[in-house]
Parts: sequence; C-alpha cells; structure tokens
Amino acid sequence: MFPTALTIAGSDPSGGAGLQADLKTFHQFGVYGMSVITLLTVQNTKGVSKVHVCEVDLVLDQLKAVLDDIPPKAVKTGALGNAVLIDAIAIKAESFNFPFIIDPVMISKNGAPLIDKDGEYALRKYLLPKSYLITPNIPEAESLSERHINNIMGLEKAAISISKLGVKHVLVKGGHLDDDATDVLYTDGTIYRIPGKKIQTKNTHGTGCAYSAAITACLAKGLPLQAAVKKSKEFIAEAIRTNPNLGEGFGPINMFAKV
Ligand code: PXL
Repeated sequence: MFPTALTIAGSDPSGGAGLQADLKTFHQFGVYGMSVITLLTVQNTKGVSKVHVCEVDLVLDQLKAVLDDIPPKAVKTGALGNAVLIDAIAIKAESFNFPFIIDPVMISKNGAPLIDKDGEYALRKYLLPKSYLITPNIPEAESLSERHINNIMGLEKAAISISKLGVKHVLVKGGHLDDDATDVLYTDGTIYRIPGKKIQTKNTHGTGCAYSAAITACLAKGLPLQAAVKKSKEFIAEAIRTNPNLGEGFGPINMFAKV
C-alpha cells in the first residue's frame, strides 16, 4: 500500500515550479513521485524564454508506460500546453479511478503563456468535468468563472460558478489578494474558508504547483479532502515563510518545509 502519485506537467529546469516542484513536494510528503512531461520551458527565476510542447504521442506513451506498471493513488496536472494534449489526456482520464487534481496553469509568474487559447477552451469543456478537484488562483478563477474577483466573497462566488462547469470540488486560492491569503474550498454544496496570512516576499515561484502537489500527495495517502487541503496550506505557508532566497528574480519556496 505504498503511496504513489503522478504529475502530468511541464519542466522548469530551475527547479522551483512545474514537475520539479511537484516531485520534490511528493517526496517531502513521503509519496513516491512519477512524472509525465508535457512541455519543456527554458527558464530561471528571472523569466521564461522558451516553451516547447511535446508531441501528443510522446505524452500518451509516457502516460501508458506509467499507468500500465505503477498505478498512482492520485494524479495531478500542471502546464498542459495546448488543446491537442488536453483532449488526449481528457480521453485517458475517463478511466481514472483515483483522485484527479487539475491545477489549471495558464501563465507563468513572469507572464509567459503555458497554454494556448484553444487549450483554455479544451480545459474548460473536456478536462474539468473529469476532475476530482481544481485549484485555480485568482487570475485563473477569473478566466474560468468570467467574473472579477477582489475579495473573499468574490472567491466564493467564483468557486460556485466554476463548480457549475462540472467539477466536484473547487479550491480557489486567495494568494493574489492584497492583504490576505485566505482560500475558499467549495465541496458538496458547502463553502469553507481556509484562512491564511499574506507573507510579503517576491519568492513565491512554484507556490501553486507545490500546493496542488501537496494536496495530491495527501489524497494519495488516503486523507479526506478537507484535511488534505488544511495540511497542504500549512506546508505552503511555512515553505513561503522559510524560502531560501535563491536566484535574482522570483525565487522558489522551501520544499524542505516541515510537513
Ligand atoms: O507555476 C506555474 C508553472 C507550471 N509549470 C511550469 C512553469 C510554471 C511557472 O513558471 O514554468 C513548467
């Protein structure tokens, strides 16, 4: 019954975000991590200079190789690149019998697009309805709900609106609010606030990746959703607070933070 988890995501060679952040987080939570690579970025803490999306067959072959051999207890997605990959993953997701968590990554911290316009449509229409949980930040939630968010009530309204796209559970993250970092979990018709204090630092690169990876790891270990979110939120707050201040740009968080 060893816990296993898979990320289907893009590569950040500087190790702060993407599949590298996911694998480090899985490991920190005591979960065996696996990764299917969707795209390669050229980036460091100062920015993304190139994005190369993999061929769909290469992605599907990676996925088949993993699923045929070491079944994951939970799977998450990160950057998915384009509609062709998303459509193909959505078809595979029909047979997933484990929690499937979608972090609807749209742009990098420095503004580079990690999904194309058709991809956003495919994500909304074909992939979201297959998911167990979706974890948008405020810009992603604004895009998915087509409403402006500037306070906690706005987070709540967006969560309910996104659930209507056919998603079971929605976690809208408040980290982009000005003076608060409360998140909102909408699950089984009930809104829960997960309180958080804003930590003033530029070093938050990869926060969304690590947060959704932590939740995925907790679900892989069998924790109920609310407990998984609470534990992951605490981990992320500590990881931001104790960030190692690496690089000259937006540095990574501390993936060695206490679980
Ligand atoms: O944080 C979102 C993200 C996801 N995946 C990759 C990224 C980033 C942000 O830079 O580079 C590969």
